[in-house]
Amino acid sequence: MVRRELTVVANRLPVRRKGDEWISSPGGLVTALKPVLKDSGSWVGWSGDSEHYEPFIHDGISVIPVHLDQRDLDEHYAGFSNATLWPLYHHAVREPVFDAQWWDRHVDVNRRMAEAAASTAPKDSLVWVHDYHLQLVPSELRRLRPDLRIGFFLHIPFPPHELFQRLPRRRELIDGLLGSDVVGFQTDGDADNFRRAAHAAGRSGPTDLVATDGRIVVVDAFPISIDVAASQDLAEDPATHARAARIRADLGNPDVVFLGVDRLDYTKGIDVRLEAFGQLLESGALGRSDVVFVQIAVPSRETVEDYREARERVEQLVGQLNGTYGRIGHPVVHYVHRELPFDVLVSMYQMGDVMVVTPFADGMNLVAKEFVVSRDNDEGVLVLSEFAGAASELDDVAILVNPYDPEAMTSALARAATLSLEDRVARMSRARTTVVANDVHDWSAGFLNRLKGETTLRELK
Ligand code: ADQ
Repeated sequence: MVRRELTVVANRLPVRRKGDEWISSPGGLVTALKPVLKDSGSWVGWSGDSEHYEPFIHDGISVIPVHLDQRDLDEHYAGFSNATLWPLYHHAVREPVFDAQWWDRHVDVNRRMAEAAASTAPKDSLVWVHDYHLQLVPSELRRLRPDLRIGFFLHIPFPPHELFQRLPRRRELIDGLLGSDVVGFQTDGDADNFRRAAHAAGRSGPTDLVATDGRIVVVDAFPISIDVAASQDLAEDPATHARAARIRADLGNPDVVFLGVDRLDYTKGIDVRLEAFGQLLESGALGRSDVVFVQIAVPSRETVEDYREARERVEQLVGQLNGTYGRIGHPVVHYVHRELPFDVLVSMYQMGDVMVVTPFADGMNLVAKEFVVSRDNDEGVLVLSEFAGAASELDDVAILVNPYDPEAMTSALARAATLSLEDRVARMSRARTTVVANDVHDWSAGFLNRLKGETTLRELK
C-alpha cells in the first residue's frame, strides 16, 4: 500500500529568510504543491542562507533545510549545475564547462539531499525530486529507502543524445534518474531524448524503460502550467487595470508596446529580440507609429561569468538603441533590472500589445502562459520561440519564430504589431482555453497520480 504523504526535494526551499522571519517564496511550484503538502508533507532543500538549518514547521509544512557551504555553492551550484548542466541541457547556447572537482561536490550535495529525504519520509510514502541540480538523488534515495515511491521532474529541456554524449559523467546521471519510479519531462521531445540516452547507455527495456534491477520506470511528458485562478483574480481586479493604464500613460501612450519579461539568462534570447526590434525601427516597417519596447529582467545567477556577460550585452543594446532611435524624454527601450511583485507583472501583461518570448531553448516558459490568462480583453499577441516547451501547446495561437533567424524575428515583430483585431481576438481566446484546461494543479495531480499507481509489466504491453 502506498501512503499519500509527500516529501519534496528541490534545490530551494518554499520559504526564504526576511529579517528574523521565514516568509513564503513566490512561484508556481510552491503554489502547486502547498495544498498537497499541508499537514502531512515535508520539503527538503537549500535554505539560501548559511546560518539557519534547523528543521521547522511553516504553514503546516515540515521544512528541512540542507546546509550548503561556500564550496558547495561554487562547485555544485554555480559550477556543475549552472556552468555544465544548464548550458548543455539548453542545447549548448553557451559552451558547457566540465571540471572533475565540481562533479565530486555535485555528487556530495546530491547524497546529502538524499540522506535528508531518507531520514524524514514516512514508510512507503511518496518523494518528488525536482530539477537538474538533483538528478542523482533518486538512485541514492532508493538505495537508502527501497520502500519509497520516487518521482523526478525535470523543469528544463533534456538534450538530444548527440549533445548529452559530450557529458563525461552521463551514465551516472542516467542511473541517478532511473532510481525513480516516474521520470517526468516538459514535452514528448524531452522524454524521447531521455529514452534514447538511456537506451544508448544500455538501460532500456522492450516497452518502456527497465532499470538494471528489473524495476519499471515510467518516462513521460507532464507539461507544467501556472496557477490560473491566481492570475485571473489579479487580472479581473480593477486596481490591476488602473495600474496598467497608468504605466501605459507613463510611457506616453505609444501606439505599440512590445514587452519582454524574463530572468536575465542567456538562454532567453533577450539580446536577439532587442536586435530585431532595432532592425524593425531601422526598416521603417511601422511607418510613423510611436513604438516602444519594455524589457523587465529579474537579476539571476550573477556569480556565473556567462550571466554577467549576458547582462552587459543586454545593457549595451538598450543604450545603443536609445542612443540611436530615442529622443530626449522618449527612450525607445524601457529596461527594468529587478524583481517585480506579481500584481505589477500582471499589469505589465495587460498594458503590452505584443509579448515577445524568444528563448533559444526553454523547458516550458511560464511567462507566455501568464500573459495569455492575464489578458481579459483578448487583444494581445504572443510572439513565441519554436524552442520553448510552451510552443507545443500554443503553436496554433502564437506567432512562432526561430530566434536564430534575425530576419524572421524582425518580420514576426512587424506582423504581430499589425495583426487584425479579429485575428488577435481569435488567437487569444483559443490560447486562453488551452492554458485554462491544464493548470498547475492539474499538472501536480497528474504527476502524483502516476507516481501512486503501481505500473505493472502487463499494463505496459
Ligand atoms: P525559468 O527559467 O525561471 O523557469 P519561466 O518559466 O519563464 O522561466 O518562469 C519565470 C517566472 O519568473 C515566471 O513565473 C515570471 O512571472 C517570473 N518573473 C519573470 N520576470 C520577473 C520579474 N521581473 N519580477 C518578478 N517575477 C518575474 C524554469 C524553466 C522554464 C519552466 C519553469 C517551470 O527554465 O522553462 O517553465 O522552470 O518548470
